[in-house]
Amino acid sequence: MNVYLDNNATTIVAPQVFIEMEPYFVQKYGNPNSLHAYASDTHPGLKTAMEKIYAGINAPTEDSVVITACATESNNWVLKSIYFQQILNGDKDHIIVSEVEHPSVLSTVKFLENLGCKVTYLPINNEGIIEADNLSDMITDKTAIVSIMWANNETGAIFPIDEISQICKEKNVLFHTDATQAVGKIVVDLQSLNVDYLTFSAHKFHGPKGVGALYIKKGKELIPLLHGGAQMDGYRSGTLNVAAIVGMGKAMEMAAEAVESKKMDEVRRLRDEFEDNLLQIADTFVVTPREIRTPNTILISFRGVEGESMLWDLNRAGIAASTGSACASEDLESNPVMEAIGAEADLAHTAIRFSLSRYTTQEEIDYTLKAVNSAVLRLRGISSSYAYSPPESIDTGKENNGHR
Ligand code: C6P
Repeated sequence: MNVYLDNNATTIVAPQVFIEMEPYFVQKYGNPNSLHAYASDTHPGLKTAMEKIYAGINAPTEDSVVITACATESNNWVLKSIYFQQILNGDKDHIIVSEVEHPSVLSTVKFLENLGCKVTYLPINNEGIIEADNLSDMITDKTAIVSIMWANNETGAIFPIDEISQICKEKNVLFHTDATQAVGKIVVDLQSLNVDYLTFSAHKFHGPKGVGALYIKKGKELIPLLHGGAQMDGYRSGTLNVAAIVGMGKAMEMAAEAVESKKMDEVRRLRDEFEDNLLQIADTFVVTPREIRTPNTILISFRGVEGESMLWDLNRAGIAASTGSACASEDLESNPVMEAIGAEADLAHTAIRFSLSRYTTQEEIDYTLKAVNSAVLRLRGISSSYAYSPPESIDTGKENNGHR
């Protein structure tokens, strides 16, 4: 059996999304900016897709949603643009991010730091959550922008974006949120928050790869990313990737429906049941309480079991999971969130991320549970650092240590 539980890395393209995209490769392939029927053939599909994208995040129509190639691009653009606009001209010299942002934010601010920008890294608490009070104290009149992710890709922890956006508004500081792991999993309603910029990416919610977006609130204009033919309101020139935009529109519509229709509640139920069973294994830990996590994610540690070894065993059983962010999975470093919460060194290397989707089935979860049990048993059995427990303790479940 093959089981895909790495949906925070990327997702399967929904069949309906694929079907909607197809005509834009072979029939309606005109450049939307040309002046003939091939061009105008693309316009209704583009218009509908953009309407679905705006609706999916409840963005006011006067605001901009600029299509980019991915969340990485959106994150780079907003931070570098603010640097050029507000920091190079001398007014401000400070950016605040959390210490557990995705590398597309952390590497960008590191780059800006090397150019002279001052960066404050907001810590997370031992549940993997940001405390908004800490943010308030860190903002100064030199702060240009605060960039805090909506949901963490490793733990699924949902940060208090409402509170954070309110603090930024009160302190008159721009606020960007990387909502790549939130859109399609939980309600994202831009009309109920004070968000100035928001990043998302279609391939995280069953859309195609190579297409994402940056939402920009009216009045918070950025320096264009790509100068040229002035597509995308002049923000990002270049011929539009019509098929990808149509795909993102359909994927957004389906994801929003799934959140509203409680389909994501079924994902949550399956995730919770899976997690309850995993926690029956002795010496297991989950960082963030499930009530404040996205419904599909579990970051779990099995003491004495190296994350990479576990992945190897699971992969041989046809199961795809990860030790954390796909971008960092080849460097064999310990999980950065585990380090940020101050996990003991022997636990920091044991984290495994299971991320479900609305296509995950009960059968797949049951199969994975058995495979995890076998892997833990085998790997603890050959571990020099873990005192071997008899098999019964794994099958019947000792008192587990549960959430940290
Ligand atoms: N995280 C993960 O395994 P792209 O691929 O550029 O569209 O998305 C980048 C990105 C940005 N922000 C967050 C919060 C993300 O989770 C990701 C992608 C994947 O966790 C791949 S590294």
